[in-house]
Amino acid sequence: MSTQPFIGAQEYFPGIGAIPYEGTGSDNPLAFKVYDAQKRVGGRTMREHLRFAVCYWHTFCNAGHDPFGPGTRRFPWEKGEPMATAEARVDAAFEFFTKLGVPYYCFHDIDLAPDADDVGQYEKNLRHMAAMAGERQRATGMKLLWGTANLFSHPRYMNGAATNPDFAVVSRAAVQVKAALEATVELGGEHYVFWGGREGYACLHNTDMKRELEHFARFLAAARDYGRSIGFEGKFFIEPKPMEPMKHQYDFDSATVAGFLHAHGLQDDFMLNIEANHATLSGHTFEHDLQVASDHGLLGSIDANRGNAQNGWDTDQFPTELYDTVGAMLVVLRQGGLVGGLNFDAKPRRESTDMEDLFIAHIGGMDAFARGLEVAHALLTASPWEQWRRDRYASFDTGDGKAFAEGRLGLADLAALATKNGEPAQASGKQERYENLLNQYLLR
Ligand code: XUL
Ligand code: CO
Repeated sequence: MSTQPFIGAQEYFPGIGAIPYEGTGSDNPLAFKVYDAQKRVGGRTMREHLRFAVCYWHTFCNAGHDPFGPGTRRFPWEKGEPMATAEARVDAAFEFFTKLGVPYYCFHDIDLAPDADDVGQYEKNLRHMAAMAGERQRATGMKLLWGTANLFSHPRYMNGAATNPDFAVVSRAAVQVKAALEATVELGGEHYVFWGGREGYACLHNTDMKRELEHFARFLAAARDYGRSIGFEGKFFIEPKPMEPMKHQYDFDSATVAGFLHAHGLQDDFMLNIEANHATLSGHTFEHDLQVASDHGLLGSIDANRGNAQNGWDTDQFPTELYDTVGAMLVVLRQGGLVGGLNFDAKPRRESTDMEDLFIAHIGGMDAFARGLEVAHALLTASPWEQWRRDRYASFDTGDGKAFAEGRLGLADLAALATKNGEPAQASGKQERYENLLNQYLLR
C-alpha cells in the first residue's frame, strides 16, 4: 500500500489527512467521535460490522443541482471534457476513500465512465475507467461493494428499461447491464444492484402492468445467468422505492419485492438493498422495511441515508438520527450481519459547498451508525429488551398455544378452548417501557 496521501498527480483534498478517531471529547469536525474502526463490539470490529461504502454518484458527480438551478459545488476534478474529468475524478475518489478510511465504494457505469450512444464507444469508455479503478484498488486496498448500471437518466429510458413497452429499449438496457456486470466482476465487486429507476408507470391507461412485470423477471433472470456465466458469485440486490421518478414504481417496498422474487423463482440469487429514504417514501419506517426484508431472509445490504420529515421526496440526506440507526442495527444484528454493507447513498445539501463538507457529512453518518451499533448491541445482549419481547409471546411456548403454533389445533378446537377459559386477561403492550430503555442506553 502506498503511503502517499493522494493517488495521481494532484492532491484534491489538500489540508485534510487521514480522519482520526478522537472520541466524544473532541470538537474537531474532521475526526470521528464514535467510529473507531478496530474497536470490538461483540465478536467483530466496527469496521467488520458496518462495512461502510462511499457512493460515487452523489459524492463525486453530484455538484448539488436541483430542478431550479445548476450545481453549486466546484469540484476540482471537473476538467471541462468528459474523459479528462472521469480520469481526474477517479484519483480524487480514491484519495477521498483512503483519507476517510472506508473499506468499500459503489458506482453506476456512467458515474465512473462517460456515457455514449454508440455501444462500442460506451463499452470502450467503461473498460478504460474500470482498468484505472482496478489499478487504484490494488494500490490502496479499497474494495468494490457493488456495481450497477444507470438505466434511468438517458432519455431512451423515459418509459422504463427492462419494463419498457418497446423491445428495442429493453435490449439496449442489456448493453449496460452486461458491461456493468463485466466491470463489477473485473473489479472483484462483491454484489450487483438493480434499482428500478424508471421501472414503473406514469399512467395506467397506456400500461400493461402484468406484461411489463413478466419482462422485468425475464430480464433479471437473463442478467443473473450472464453474471454466473462470467464468474460473478455475489448476490444481486433489488433496491425498492415506491415513486420518484415514476408515479408508481414496481419495486414499491420490501414486501412487494419479496413477493415478486418468489413469484418468479428469483429468491435464491436476489436479495434486497434497503434505502432509508425509499422506505419512508413508501409510508413505512426504515426499520420496518429492513425487518420485512430480514424476515424473508432477503436483507442483503443498506443504502444509508435519511429523508426529511417535512418533505415528501427523496432528499438523500446523510443519516444522523440515532433512533433510526439504533433501529436499523437492531435488525442487522439480530440477523447476524449483512452480506452487503452500509452504502452512503446521500449527498450534502446544495448549500454545503466546501470540499471538506464531503468529509464532514460522511463522518457524521459513520458516527451515527457506529453509535447505533453500540446501542443496539447493548440492548440485545445486556438489557431486558429481548426477554420482554419473548415474554410477550410466552403463551405460544407451551400447552395449547404451542399446539396451535405447530398446526395441531383447528378453528373449532380454538373456539372450544376460549369457551372453557373465559374472557382473556388484559396484557399491556408496554411500548413506553421499550422507548425509555432505548433512551436510557442511548444516554449511557
Ligand atoms: C435512487 C437511488 C440510486 C440507487 C442506485 O433513488 O437510490 O442511486 O441506489 O441506482
Ligand atoms: Co440508493
